[in-house]
Amino acid sequence: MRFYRRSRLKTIVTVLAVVSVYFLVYTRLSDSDEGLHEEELKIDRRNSQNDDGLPDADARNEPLVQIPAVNDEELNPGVRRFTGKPYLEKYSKDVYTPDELKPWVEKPRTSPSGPGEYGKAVKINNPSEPESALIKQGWDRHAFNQHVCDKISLHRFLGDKRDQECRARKWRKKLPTTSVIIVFHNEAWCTLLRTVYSVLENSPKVLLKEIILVDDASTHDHLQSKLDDYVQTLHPVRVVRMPERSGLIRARLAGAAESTGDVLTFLDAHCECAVGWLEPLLERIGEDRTVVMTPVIEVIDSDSFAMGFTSAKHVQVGILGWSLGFNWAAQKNRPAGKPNDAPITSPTMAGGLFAMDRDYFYFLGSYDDQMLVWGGENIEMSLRIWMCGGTLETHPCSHVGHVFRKRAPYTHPGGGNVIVRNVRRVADVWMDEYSAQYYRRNPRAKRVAVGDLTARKQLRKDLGCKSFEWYLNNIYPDLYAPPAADIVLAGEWHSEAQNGRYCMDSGNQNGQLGVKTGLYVCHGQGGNQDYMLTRQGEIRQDFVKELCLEPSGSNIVTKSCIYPHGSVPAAQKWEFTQSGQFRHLDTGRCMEAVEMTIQMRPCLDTLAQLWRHKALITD
Ligand code: UD2
Ligand code: MN
Repeated sequence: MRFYRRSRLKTIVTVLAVVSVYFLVYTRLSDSDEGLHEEELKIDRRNSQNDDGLPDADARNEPLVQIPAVNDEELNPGVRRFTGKPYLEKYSKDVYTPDELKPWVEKPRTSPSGPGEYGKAVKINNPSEPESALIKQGWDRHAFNQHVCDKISLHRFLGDKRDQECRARKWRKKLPTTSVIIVFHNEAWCTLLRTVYSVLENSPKVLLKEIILVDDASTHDHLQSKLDDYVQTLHPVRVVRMPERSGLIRARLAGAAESTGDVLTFLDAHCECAVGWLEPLLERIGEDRTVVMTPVIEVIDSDSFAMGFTSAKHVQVGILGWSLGFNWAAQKNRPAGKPNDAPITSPTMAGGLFAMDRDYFYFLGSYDDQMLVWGGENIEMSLRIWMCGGTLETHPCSHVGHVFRKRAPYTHPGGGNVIVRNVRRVADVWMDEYSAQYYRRNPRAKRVAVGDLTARKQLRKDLGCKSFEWYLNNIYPDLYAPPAADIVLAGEWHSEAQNGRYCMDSGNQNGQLGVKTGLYVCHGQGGNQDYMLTRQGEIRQDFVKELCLEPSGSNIVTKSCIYPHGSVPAAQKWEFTQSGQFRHLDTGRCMEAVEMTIQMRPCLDTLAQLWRHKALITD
């Protein structure tokens, strides 16, 4: 599938949804070579815990990231300041007893050999014809194997697979309470209810104020009165209904407005909280209300419902690319001595699962309520948190599973433009001059109406937020914006072979390594056909990740760029000759269009080796 191959809106929506979900799933499963450099982030290591199961007092109260105060009144007179006092006293060592942390509902015993117990996969071998039909129906409706989902107990036990340090940890008094807010549109019964029970059975009664299910105008029967009746007996759960389809952003806002806990904890409607998931999140917020916490998001396989489990040192962080899409990356250079129960900072969050102090949520501008349906809000919030004085962290002791789907199972009122519009709102409000990086790679975005941005720009001013450049320098230095002076030519590369109709194309909207470069009909929409030739001689494509072209045998494949982290390796050096050939300096061979592929061949004076550059039109 190529990026923006067809013009039909539906296809664009599907492509965007698939792309985004694919980023989430694929990169979640594979270790990436990008990520945070902890020294660059100036992370103070927290000391290991004492015998009392707590980190020692000094380490506990040291900030994880040494960042100069953003809202310093002398620097920014008139800026709004967050004055919320921490819930936890600085040096208090009074901890909860296990009894005090009893859950709302005791998990009923399930048979250890039952389907899916301990997060094991459920496989249906040789399904009968009716069973196959049922399986297909489930996939069609929910984009996961609902039949398998239905076979697994709503109370399945995932086991306690936390790192030893996490299991041994004690939690200080008094933690803030939380409301759990779960928004859904046409969610399956099994996933929705398993999410609810996993919260009830794994959250201390003293900490869980309520669960609010926000129905975003679902049309499925089981989510109407059947759900209301069921929930009647399920304390402290209630249902809030949106009068019309509002999208997940407005639905979350409605849930937040209804809730009463100290902290808002958002979950998607197809999650499973593991034992001890809540206390770590609330402890960090208890220490500092400007910290926004995410659990480790574990993959629940959409076919088998197997749930993975990540140990502290393999926990990934959230990053972003110039398409403003979310991505996962390994923590870089994690120091050997870093305690397993210490939270790690993350440049972005996936968006669905996080906990945030209620007052801080509103202080920081809750959500952009002009964002519709799906997408972009997670990046907006991540940038806003960091740039306006907050901190975004993942706690390796907190684990919540999420069913990652390969497509969105619901309609997208407004079509693909809604996602572009949401993302444009992020670019225009938060990226300063760097928004040009987004538009250069998404030339058609400017044609999509962005709506009124006044309120969000004012918010940024009122909060005295830092610049996007500050974010790049301090929070995510690995996102590289090649300086204009280094870009010799950027845009499409038309092969002269067939009257310039075909362009160099990565066919690689997921930014994978080792993907062969080929040809595809030129579409003028950037994405897979947007390549930069740099002064250093690289051919770069960085829509999702920084990729550089390198020959591999007779093919040309995507590799990680070395520059600017090191000097350009010989294998990544190209010359674009006066006559229009791409000559590889190290091997002296040239790119040649061979049917729909591009091959490395001895340089010859043929049309098939000639390339014409065309800049992308950005208005
Ligand atoms: C990810 C996030 C999701 C959200 C999204 C970007 C995770 C694990 N998931 O995509 O929470 O931040 O990126 O916007 O981080 N829903 C509605 N109304 C709608 C559309 C969706 O209520 O119009 C619900 C939906 O039923 C689900 C939640 O919103 O419970 C998130 O939607 P999703 O699961 O399709 O998003 P996902 O996980 O692909
Ligand atoms: Mn989801």
